[in-house]
Amino acid sequence: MPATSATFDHASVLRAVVEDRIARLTITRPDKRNAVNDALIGAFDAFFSDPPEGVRVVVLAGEGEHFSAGLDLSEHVSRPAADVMRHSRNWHRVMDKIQLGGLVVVAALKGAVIGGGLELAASTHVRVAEPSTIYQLPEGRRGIFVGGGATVRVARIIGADRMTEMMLTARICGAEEGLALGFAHYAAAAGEGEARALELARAIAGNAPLSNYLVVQALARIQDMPKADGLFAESLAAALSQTAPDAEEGLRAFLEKRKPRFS
Ligand code: 1HE
Repeated sequence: MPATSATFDHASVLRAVVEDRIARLTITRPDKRNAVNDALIGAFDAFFSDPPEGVRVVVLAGEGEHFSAGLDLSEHVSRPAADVMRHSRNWHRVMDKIQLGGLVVVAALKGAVIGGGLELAASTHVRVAEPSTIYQLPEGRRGIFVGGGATVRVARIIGADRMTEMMLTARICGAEEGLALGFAHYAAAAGEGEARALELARAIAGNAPLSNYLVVQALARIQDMPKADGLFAESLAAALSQTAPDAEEGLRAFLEKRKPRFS
């Protein structure tokens, strides 16, 4: 993909507007409450497999009143087990790409963050939520199970115990509770979520790129490691970052009381 300020339209389901080091990704299925169909999963795959050159941070949002109403149920009325398995594994692959692909992803949440929409949100790194945001895991009510990574990522945020309760009751968790639970990290006023996400994205894009890369690559992986391996991996990440030119610049800038100029 070229390294210019530009707009890309992925199969009419995902729009990417690139401005300098930030890509604003917008799900463009408001009529279907931004439900995630196969085309949208394919569009995420395409974008995160080959992000525009120079982009460091992505702001992910939904067009209209909702972030995402989850899996597009119209594509899933009847499927053999093997197809459901393949479909779920494909979501896992693409959500991994979002979480561990090396770009920082800031999500602007509002309205429905339901089922697969919550799985998608849980694959991002920093989340801002407007007061309209509702979180729900209604799979049990639809006679299905989560399949886009929730048992791992959502459970890591709120714990398996609370996720069990949310799945069994399919209750709606509001913006304030979501903030307390960690579904979101920041609250924004109505209509201001994306602007707040953009502001955070700009600040994050100003960090040393290798530090950002190591944060999104290392932390989630270290959580899966035994303690001794995690600590060893931490030391490797520290050795890599602290011997890079940006570390010298960051430390020197602090001592000289000025803003660092990273690569
Ligand atoms: C959809 C979907 C969808 C809306 N798949 N088409 N997710 C859910 O169970 C959530 C289902 N959706 C809802 O509960 C509601 O739509 C909302 C609360 C999000 C919004 O309500 P509302 O009144 O604004 O919209 P609506 O009238 O319900 O829907 C508008 C249209 O969007 C309508 O289509 P239309 O052609 O009749 O206009 C809906 O059918 C469509 N729509 N949500 C398909 N999800 C990897 S495994 C993950 C498993 C899951 O994600 S399960 C949870 C699925």
